[in-house]
Amino acid sequence: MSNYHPLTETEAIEIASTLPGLFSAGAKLACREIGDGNLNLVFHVSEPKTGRSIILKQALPYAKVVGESWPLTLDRARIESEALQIQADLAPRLVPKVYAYIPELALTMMEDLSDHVILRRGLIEGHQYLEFAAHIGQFLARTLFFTSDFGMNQQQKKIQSGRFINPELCKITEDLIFDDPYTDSPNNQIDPGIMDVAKALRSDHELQRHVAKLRYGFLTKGQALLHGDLHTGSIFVTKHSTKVIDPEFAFYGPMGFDIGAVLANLALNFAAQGGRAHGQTLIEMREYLAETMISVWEQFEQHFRSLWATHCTDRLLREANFLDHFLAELLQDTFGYAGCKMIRRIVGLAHVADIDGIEDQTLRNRAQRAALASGVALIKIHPQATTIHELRDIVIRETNCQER
Ligand code: SR1
Ligand code: MG
Repeated sequence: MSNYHPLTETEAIEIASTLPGLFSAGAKLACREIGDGNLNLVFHVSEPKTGRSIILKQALPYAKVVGESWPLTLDRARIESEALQIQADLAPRLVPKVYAYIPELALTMMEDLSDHVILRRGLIEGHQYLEFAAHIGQFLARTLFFTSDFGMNQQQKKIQSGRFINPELCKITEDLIFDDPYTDSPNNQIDPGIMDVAKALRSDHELQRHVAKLRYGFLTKGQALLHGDLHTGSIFVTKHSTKVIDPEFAFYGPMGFDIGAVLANLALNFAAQGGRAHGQTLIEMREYLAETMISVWEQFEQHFRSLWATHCTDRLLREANFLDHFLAELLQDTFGYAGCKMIRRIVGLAHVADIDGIEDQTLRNRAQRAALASGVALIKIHPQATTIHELRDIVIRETNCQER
């Protein structure tokens, strides 16, 4: 990466204008750096006259959220662009189109989704997306099934997993999600109003035993090519469209980690709504979120079962009842990982705007306590979970408990 340097807006325009067939010849282009995530630069380049536009995403050699003291591999840009191509083949309407990848600049040029909104933002503003569960259920089922031993050649899968060895980004997850929240880490960000419950995590050895098992699963269970960071900030939506972005954390890991991420972020928003909406609006938004949590799993399961019936050729994986057994275990993993994801967004590094954006401290702390209690309960119950309805019920119960 000898030519690597962070681009200026002018350079982003120069590079974007070399892409054939998008902008008019000699067009005057405009550019804004719009990256508001934790890690990368994102340039929006447009041709005001025609309205055509494109996104250039460039990896920085450090974690932007912390600064240059936290170096980070640029190889994540390759991983992201390759994962996007695989996901585009498997779930074409559910990811942005990639136009080009320039390895020496760790730069991916892709479809501009400005006609969509980030799901986290939409939910914070109280919007409902009735087709989202079906879309994400399909995305999860197709990307997980067809990159796993169920749905792809098992030797090719081993070779493919080699292209997605992602040690530095996995280490972020191993530390930030599975370790820091349970110890007095300098990375942690804890609202003083919830210090008692945050500290209690550090001495809860039953909880930590479960987290150790889930962390070990994350380290060792290479079931499928995961997105690896599938929170609601990694999903663009409209009422009729869903696009999953940002798979730079992609690696071969446990399927429940991706499904749990989606459910955890819906549950975080559920807890946050108490500090945002009132009366009938609050009731309706929470009904929508609760139904969506169930529907995401049900849609996933339905698609996964049908892919298994039509595309799984492995004689033993087709053995009677094996799929039922696999999905039962996957549901349990999903509960556990959802719980870990909720807890890290409350006491670890990199919180979520759903909850941190609640200005009133009492309401914010109440939402944080509800999310923490939900996360703890999901982790503790995960080995006994049998239906997705239990996840919804835990989130409702723990939230009600804080709001009484
Ligand atoms: C240092 S990176 C912090 C977080 O941002 C990403 O979106 C991941 O969720 C990561 O854990
Ligand atoms: Mg991201």
